[in-house]
This record gives sequence, C-alpha cells and structure tokens, in this order.
Amino acid sequence: MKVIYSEKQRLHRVKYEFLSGEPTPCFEKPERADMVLNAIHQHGGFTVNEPKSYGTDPMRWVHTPDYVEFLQSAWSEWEARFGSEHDASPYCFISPRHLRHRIPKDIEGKLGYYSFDMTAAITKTSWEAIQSATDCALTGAELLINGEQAAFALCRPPGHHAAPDLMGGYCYINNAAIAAESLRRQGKEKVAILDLDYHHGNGTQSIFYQRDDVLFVSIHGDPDYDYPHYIGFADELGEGKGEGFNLNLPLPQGTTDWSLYGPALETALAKIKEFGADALVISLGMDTYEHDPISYFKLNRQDYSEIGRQLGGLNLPTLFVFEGGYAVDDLGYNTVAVLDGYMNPNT
Ligand code: OKP
Ligand code: ZN
Repeated sequence: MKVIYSEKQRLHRVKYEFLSGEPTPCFEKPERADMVLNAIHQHGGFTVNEPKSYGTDPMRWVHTPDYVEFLQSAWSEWEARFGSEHDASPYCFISPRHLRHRIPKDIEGKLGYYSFDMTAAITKTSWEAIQSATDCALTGAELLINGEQAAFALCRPPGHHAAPDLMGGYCYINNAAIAAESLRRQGKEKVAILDLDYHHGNGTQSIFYQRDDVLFVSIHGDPDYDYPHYIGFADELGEGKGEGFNLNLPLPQGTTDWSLYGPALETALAKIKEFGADALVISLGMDTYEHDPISYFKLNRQDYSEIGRQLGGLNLPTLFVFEGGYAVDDLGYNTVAVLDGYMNPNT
C-alpha cells in the first residue's frame, strides 16, 4: 500500500495544552507520525511517497475563504503583537448565547472567533505543516482515482474536528473532508466517510450535514461524557436533502470493548453498503486503544486487525486518513494492524 507523508508536517509542534486545568505537553506531536513510519518500515508492505502540492483552492471547497486567510496570517498578526515566545492561542470564545457573531479586528478576538476550544494553537511554522497534511490527503485521493485500491495519508495535524470556519481538537483544515470532496469532483458519485477516531468528527459532520452525496458515519465516545461534548449524538441525522446521510453511533466510555464495538462497526458497514458508496474515506483515529492516555475505549491489536479485515470486505477504493491516537509507543503497530488486516485478510 502507498503511504503519503511529508517531513514538512514536523513543522507543527505546539508546546502546551490544558488537561483538566494543568498545562501539559501537547499530546498531538510529531513523534506520533515517527512511530507510524517506523512500524510501516518494519512491516515492509508499504512504500512511502511525498505528496504533490495543490495550493489552497481545495481548502475552500469545504472551508470559508476568510477562515483559510485567517489561518495563513494568524501567526504574523500574533507575532506583531506578542512576539514569538508563545504559541498563538485563543482564550475567549463566542457562545451561541448572548454574544454577537462579528469578526473582530484584533488577533486575540479572531483566534476566539475561529476556534471552539483551546487545543488548536498556531506556531510560526504551523501553516506549512497544515498545508502539507492536506496535500497528503489530496495525493491519496488522486491515487485512488488513478486506480489504486487503497492508500494511507499519514496526515498531521489531524483534521476531523475542523468545521467550515472553526478550528479545535488539534485540527485546522479538514483533510478527510477535502479528500472526500476531491473524490466527488473526480467522478466518484457517492463517497462514504467512516470516522473511527474515539472523538466524534464534528467538523466532517458539519461540512456534509446537508448533502446526500457524501455519507458521514462515526463511532465514538458518548458526547454526554466526552469531547467534543456538544455534538455527536445519535439523533443528528442530517438536514434538508442530507437527512438520512449522517449516522452517529456513540458508545459508552470505559466499558466499550469489542463486544460493543463489533456490533457498532457492523451497523456502520451496513449503512455504507445500503448507501451504495463508490469510494470510502476512513478517518483513522487510533485513540480507541485500551492504553490511550486521553480516551476510554478498550480496543486491542487483534481488534485493529479485525477492523482492517472488515473494511477490506467492503471492496471499495479506500483512502485511510490519519487522525488521533496518543499512546505513542503502540501507535505505529496498531495503525499498521488495521492496514495489514485490510491488505492481508487471511493471515
Ligand atoms: C483530537 B482527536 C478530555 C480532553 C480532550 C481534546 C481532545 C482532542 C482530540 N479530558 N482534549 O479527535 O483525537
Ligand atoms: Zn480523537
């Protein structure tokens, strides 16, 4: 299988996040991709390729022009005001209650306007990495169009929390959504996105909520108890002609092992078959692992092979797009377990 990756993505390294009130080194770090590459090289069944450059136009397929412009200029505006010692980070947000939805002129106001949490800080070189991650996803989509049955876009920073004009959850530009849209524009009539990250892919859901040509299905920790807290519930079915083309399968924190996850995956795959997808994009978050430091499912290595096998059973052109996963020591082997299960279902 072809893997698309660029060292440019290392240029995004945020120093801190707040974990239950405590400043903590950011969990989403370049070493995550290093571990995946390491396992990929050990496996031997992969080739690693550089992405092509697509510029910023594809970003505007799913994001607003003002948001894309904001991401590009945020660091220089921040640096002009505060210098370069600290990462650019919001502290103040628009609640849907009582505040006006107006874009302020000041960079701190803008950071809050375009964020829904404090985990998506911007550094001097973040933009290059963000753009490179999107290039990886687009290159993967193009490989499918050119006849590959599957590819793996090893994207960092991740993307599934990024909405049309919102960053959050370590995400800025929605790589999986852009890849899905790219497949649509190159002739795939119906594209399904299956989000397997522990956290609900709120950004992807929002982007396609009113569309019937891109199905969004997500299996994730129950938002009544986990991030992103305010979206990702089972009653969110899509809107307008998108009604019936969004499926959320929240599962309980703590007790979800294969006995609960397996049936949810079965439901998800049945929905994708019924939809009649021509191509599949997997938001491959690996934070469903039993030892993940910030998530609470109990999947293990064997479960990941089984997930890969079952995805392969759909027999669809499949693009894997990397999302979360923070148990760094096992992250590479778990990721490769999914991909190996997909490629070699009988071993
Ligand atoms: C990004 B991705 C819970 C802290 C959650 C944010 C998690 C962002 C996850 N106590 N912090 O979907 O893996
Ligand atoms: Zn996650």
